[in-house]
Amino acid sequence: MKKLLLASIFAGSFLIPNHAVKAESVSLSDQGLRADSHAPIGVMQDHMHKKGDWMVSYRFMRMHMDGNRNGTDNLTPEEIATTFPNRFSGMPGQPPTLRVVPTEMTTQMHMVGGMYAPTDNVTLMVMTHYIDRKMDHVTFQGGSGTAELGRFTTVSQGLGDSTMAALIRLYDDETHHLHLNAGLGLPTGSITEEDSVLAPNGMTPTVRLPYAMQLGSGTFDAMPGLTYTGISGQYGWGAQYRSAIRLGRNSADYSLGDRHMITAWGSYLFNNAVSGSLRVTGETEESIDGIDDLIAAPVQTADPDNFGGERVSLSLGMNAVIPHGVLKGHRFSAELTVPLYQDLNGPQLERDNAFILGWSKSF
Ligand SMILES: [Cu+2]
Repeated sequence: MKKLLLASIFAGSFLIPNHAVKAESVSLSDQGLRADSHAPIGVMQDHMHKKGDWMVSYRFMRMHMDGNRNGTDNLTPEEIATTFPNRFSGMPGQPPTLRVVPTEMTTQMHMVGGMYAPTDNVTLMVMTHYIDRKMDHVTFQGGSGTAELGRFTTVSQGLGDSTMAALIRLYDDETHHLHLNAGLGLPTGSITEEDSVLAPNGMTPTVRLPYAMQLGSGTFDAMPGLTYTGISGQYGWGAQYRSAIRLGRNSADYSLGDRHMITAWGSYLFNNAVSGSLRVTGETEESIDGIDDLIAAPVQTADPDNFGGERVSLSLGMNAVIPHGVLKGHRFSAELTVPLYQDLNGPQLERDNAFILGWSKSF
């Protein structure tokens, strides 16, 4: 306890005007054995560590998309196939309207992360993930009409992009904590995944999969952000802004849309070991800039304009930290997210429920 106290006082005196740090203050983000000293598990880079501490973490995330919309209007596959023009129309064998429509998509991610604090004011983190994507489609026959030719599923799996970040302490007192998120996205995920598809003419060629099925961005991404957390008695709260700004175009001559996300949460500590949380998230994402010449098909996901939009979601979460025994200090968390609002640059698949399960341990 004394060490913690000293550490946080040192931390405070380093970057922060002295009056900001009260003698009895213990940095809330350094309080290892309170369930709510970490944000809900869906919030990344939410906390810092004290000098010399390590943390390893694993998260499993499953996201489901079901049904289509354009703007805020729901669309059936038949409506998409008869009303939306195919941007590749005019190229050999390309019909005038979209003929292949995604109906559902499931993304599963295994995320492995590490954190290390070289000083009390800086925590470094690295994260990478393994992705498994699956998309179901319906193909309509020939160049027009709504006669269904068949259904097919494409899959892609492998390493996704990785993130490196420095979390820089800006302010700390017994109630409030603020840090800067200085992140860099590394293009470790593939952008050349292929699979076979069912074309409207009945052929089943193997082609480069549309953007949504690729595993990475292909670009280095600047990921600046700012994180605030607070704690008082049984209550915790926080807010975070994070973004992904694509630095140039990738080797296939496009860049995914820039993303900006703001999230805010409140939590309640039932006892030191268990807390519950409620969180609201708003996200904006731009459409894709540029085009991969190897992605050309009468399907909405092959059109770089049909990406991005604005989304608001609500998440219900739980954090637990094992207080004693062989698993002492191990954290287990879960969070379920449901969409509240989606205004998409469509036609586009819309988000359904998502959940994350997480484990972490500090040393
Ligand atoms: Cu950590």
